[in-house]
Amino acid sequence: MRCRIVGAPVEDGAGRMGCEMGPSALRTAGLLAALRELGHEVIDMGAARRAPTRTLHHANAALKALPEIAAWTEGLGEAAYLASADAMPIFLGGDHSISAGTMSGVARRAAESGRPLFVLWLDAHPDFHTLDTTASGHLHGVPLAYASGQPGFEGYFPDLPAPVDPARICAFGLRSVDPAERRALTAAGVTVHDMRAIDEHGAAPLMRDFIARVAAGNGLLHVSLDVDFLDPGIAPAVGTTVPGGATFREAHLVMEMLSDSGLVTSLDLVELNPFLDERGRTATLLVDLTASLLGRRIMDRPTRSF
Ligand SMILES: [Mn+2]
Repeated sequence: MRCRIVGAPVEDGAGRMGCEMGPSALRTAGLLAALRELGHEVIDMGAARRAPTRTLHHANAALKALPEIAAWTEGLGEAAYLASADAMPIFLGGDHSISAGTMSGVARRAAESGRPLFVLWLDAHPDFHTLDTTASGHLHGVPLAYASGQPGFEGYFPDLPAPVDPARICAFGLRSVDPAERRALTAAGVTVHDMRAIDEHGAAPLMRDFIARVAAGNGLLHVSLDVDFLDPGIAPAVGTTVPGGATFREAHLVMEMLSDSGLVTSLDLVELNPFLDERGRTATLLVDLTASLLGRRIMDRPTRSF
């Protein structure tokens, strides 16, 4: 497999600073070497560029850094479209607002190839607010709504070339959902497997069902992995910790099943805030999870200091 590594050093969408250092931390933790050890061709594209900002006014006075995030969405949309032409792009966030751009770019690519794009959203939060419904105003809370064509982004974020059908989105690991998001997710028809569903059924059967749907639809699959999908006990380097997240083995199992499926065509690694990490353990865990997604088998996983 050929992978293109695209840095997305964005922190304006989060409530605290630090995610801008995410791409550096993932590189320092050995992401590129880990993928090359698995036999992949890895091309480092460096950092994506933000488009020029323009003045934007919105009735929701809570919105923060709207011109900056709109400009990043434009720049990352273009970078994602180009990087997905001949490779699997891996986007190194950056806060989760980067996924507004990465999904719009890979969705445009999928539409041109005539295949449906599916999205697996691994996150404690659905990030399904619109510019009108977000009360915090932090724009890492809106990318899934934007990329799936929910209303209210017109004239602010770039026009969406190919909205992702909400029926092809699976949000997995949720445990913090605002009322406005709950209503919108239900109305849009997004598949939601929250932590209770994972507790009751286990991660494997839920993942198996979703993977089977992607395969049956001859789909492309974008995976968006937010650090807060993981339990804060194993992944402390995130500004939005929520207790009760995925365990080490649940997370690896999801990655291993995705690897077996052979269906994943693009990946976001987001919300890593190295300023909050403990001796790089969260960055190292993200590298190991990415290696599992790209083919590392449990029998050849090295023992790590922990
Ligand atoms: Mn998120």
